[in-house]
Amino acid sequence: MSVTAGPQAGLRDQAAAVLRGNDQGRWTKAAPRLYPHQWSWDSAFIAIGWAHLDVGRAMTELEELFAAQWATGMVPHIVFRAGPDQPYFPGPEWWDTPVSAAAPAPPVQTTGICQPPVHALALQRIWQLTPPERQPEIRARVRALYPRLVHWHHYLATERDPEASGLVTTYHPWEGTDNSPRWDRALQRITVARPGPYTRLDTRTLPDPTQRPTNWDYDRYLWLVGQLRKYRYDDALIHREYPFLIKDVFFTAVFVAANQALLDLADVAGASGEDRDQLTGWLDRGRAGLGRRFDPRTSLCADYDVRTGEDISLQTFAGFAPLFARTADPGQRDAQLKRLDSAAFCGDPRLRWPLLPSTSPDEPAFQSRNYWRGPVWPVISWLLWRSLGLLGCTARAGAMRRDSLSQIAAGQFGEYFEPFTGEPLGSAQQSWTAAVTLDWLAASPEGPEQR
Ligand code: 9WN
Repeated sequence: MSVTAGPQAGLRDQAAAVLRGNDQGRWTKAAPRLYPHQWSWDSAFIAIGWAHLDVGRAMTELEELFAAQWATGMVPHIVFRAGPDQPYFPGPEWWDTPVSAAAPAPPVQTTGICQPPVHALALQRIWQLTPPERQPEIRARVRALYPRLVHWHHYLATERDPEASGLVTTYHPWEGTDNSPRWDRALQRITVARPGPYTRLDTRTLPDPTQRPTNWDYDRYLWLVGQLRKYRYDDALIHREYPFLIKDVFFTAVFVAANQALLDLADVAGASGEDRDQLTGWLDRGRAGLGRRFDPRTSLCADYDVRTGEDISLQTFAGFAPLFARTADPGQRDAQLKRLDSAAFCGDPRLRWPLLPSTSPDEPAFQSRNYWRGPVWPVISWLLWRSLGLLGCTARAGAMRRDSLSQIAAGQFGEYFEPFTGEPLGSAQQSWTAAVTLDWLAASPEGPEQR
C-alpha cells in the first residue's frame, strides 16, 4: 500500500526530481557533479527508484549497465559514460582495461573491479512493481537479462571464490565501501611505490577534507589499480600475486540475498533446472560461509585477510552480514538483533536517529563525518530494512523506514549523514538516496513485499 499523502507526497516529488535531474536517457549519474558516470550498485538501487516511476526505464538502467559486462561475467564498478566536460578521477586511462581480453570492446570504457551485486534485488523489485498491462513486455526483458545476472553470479561464485568457501574475495576498497576501517590493516602493510603524479578531483568538488578519504588512502587505492593493471585483471594471477585479497562478509551477504532473489524470479524468467541448482548451491554455501565467520563473543561477523590469514574483527555495519543475508540460524539472528540495538550501534543515545552507523562510535577508527568511518548511509539502511522485514521483524523494520525517511526529508538526499547531528554530507541530490526514498514511501509500514 502506498503512503504518499501530505508531506510525503512532497518528498516523493522531490525524490523523483532528483532521479530525473540525474537522468541521462538510458543511464543515471550517481550524483550531479561528484559522480558523473554510471556506477554498478548505484545503478541497481536507481533502477528500484525508477521502477516506481516507469518500469521500462528501470529495466533500461540495468540493461545499459549489463551491456558493459565483461566476458568473465564481471559487472564493472564504473562504466565511463559522461563526456570530457564532466571529468572524474581516476578515469579510464588509469584503468587501461584493454590490457584484458575479457574487457568489453571500445568504445565501451570501464574500470576493472566490481561492487556488491544488488542487481538481482533490483530486477525482482521491478517485476513486483510491474502493472499487469506491462507484464508481457517486462517479462520478455527479464528473461533476456536473467542469464546475464546468472553469469555475473557465476563469476562471483568461482573467480572471486576459488576456494569455494562461500565467501566473496574483494580486490580493492573501491569495491563498495572505500575508506572503511575494515581495510586499514591490509592497506598499512602495503609499502607503496608512489602511484605516480595525480590530481584528485573529488576534493575540489567537495573541499571539506573531513568527509573524504585521505591522500594516504588515495596513494594506496591508485597503487593497487596499477597492480591490477599489471596482472591484466586476470583473476587467477591476482589470486596468486596480488597483495590485497579480503573475504568480505558484507559483499557476501548481498550475494546471498541476490541469489535468493534470482531463485524467486526463476519461474518468471523461465530459468533452467541447472541455473536453479547452481543458485541454490551458491546461496547455501554463502550462508554457511558467513555462519563460520560469526563470532559468538561479539555477535558480529568478521572479514578475513586472505594474505595474512588474519580475522578483521571491527565493529562496523558489515558485522551484521548474517542479518543482511537473512540467516536461517535463529541463535545468530537473535544475537545480532540484540547487538544491533546495543549502545555500540543503534542504541547509542547520542544518535540523532537510531540508524546503523557505518562504523560504531565505540571503534577507535570512528569519525563521525568521514564517509564509511561513521556516517549513516541510506542504502545500507535500505538493505537492512529489507532483510529485517523479510525475516519477520516488522516492528524493527518499520521503525528503520520511518527514521530513514525523517533523515532524508531533513537532508537534501545526501550521500551519507552525520550520525549524531543528522547533517547531510558528501554529495547532495545523490541518486541512490532518492531511489530508496521512493521505495520506502511506497512500502507498507510493516515492511517490504514478500515476493
Ligand atoms: C569510488 C558512487 C560511489 C559508490 C561507492 C562510494 C563512492 C567512489 C568515490 O561513490 O565511491 O567508486 O569516488 O569515492 O563509496 O559505494 O558506489 O556513488
